[in-house]
Amino acid sequence: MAEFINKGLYNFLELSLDQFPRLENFLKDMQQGRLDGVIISGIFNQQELKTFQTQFQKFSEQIKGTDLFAETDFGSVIGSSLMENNLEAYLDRSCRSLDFFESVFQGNFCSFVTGLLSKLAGKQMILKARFSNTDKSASPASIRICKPEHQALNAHIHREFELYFPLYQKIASISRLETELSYYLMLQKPNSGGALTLYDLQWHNTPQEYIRPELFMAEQRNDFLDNLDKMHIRLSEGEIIIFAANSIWHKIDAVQGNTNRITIGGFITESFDSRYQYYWI
Ligand SMILES: O=C(O)CCC(=O)C(=O)O
Ligand SMILES: [Fe+2]
Repeated sequence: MAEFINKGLYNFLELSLDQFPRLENFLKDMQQGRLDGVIISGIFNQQELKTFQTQFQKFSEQIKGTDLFAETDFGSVIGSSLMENNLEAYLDRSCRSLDFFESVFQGNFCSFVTGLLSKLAGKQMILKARFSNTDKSASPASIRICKPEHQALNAHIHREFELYFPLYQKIASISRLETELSYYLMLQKPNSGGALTLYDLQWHNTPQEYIRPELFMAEQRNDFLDNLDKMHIRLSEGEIIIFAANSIWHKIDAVQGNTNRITIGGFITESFDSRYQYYWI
């Protein structure tokens, strides 16, 4: 079970896969501000989870030192991101990282994400985002490895990304960026630290001086925000969270102890015609 501190600050639903309400559109509820997040448990059994963790260790050894790994202040990222500035390089890395994710999840990663999100999307269809003028798909996710002795994944809000990263226009041409949600699965939980911290500050009441390119992902911004009320969420291994990353300021606390925090996830946006929900990173 996920652990919460100050749970009342935002409106989160906790669901187990075996007691899923039919045909509710929780994605839309989050995108329209009626709900802030959903946490789903009971997706994998212990044996499946152990297998994915073991496969992750095995296959990540094989890609160590390649361009699929990026080192950051909070640890490492495996995969690609539209924060890069070269579309060809993004698509190339996306393709190779998808092979890696599918190896870890025994060929079932995209079908797992599609199947799970479909249960939250009412009659809307879930698709991996595809770009016009290319037959290639966006990457469905990245893996983030938050390591002890590293910094927090600093405070941010997803409305900022489109301001600073031109490749976000690729997603803006097929879907409404203002509907962006985040999803991630907790593949390995740290012994201590690594909570998702949601601040009591939303996009619509953000002071203008917080939104500046030089402050993007900067530690300095945690200092502004840390005086606010906060809610903390620590997922158990195998749980997945989907939340309104576009309207709520958030960070991942620094990890302590001796176990890395390993998550896999990405973003979700609604198509212009409201028929689809796309996932991508
Ligand atoms: O914990 C993660 O993998 C990323 C957290 C985050 O900032 C997000 O999902 O938007
Ligand atoms: Fe985020």
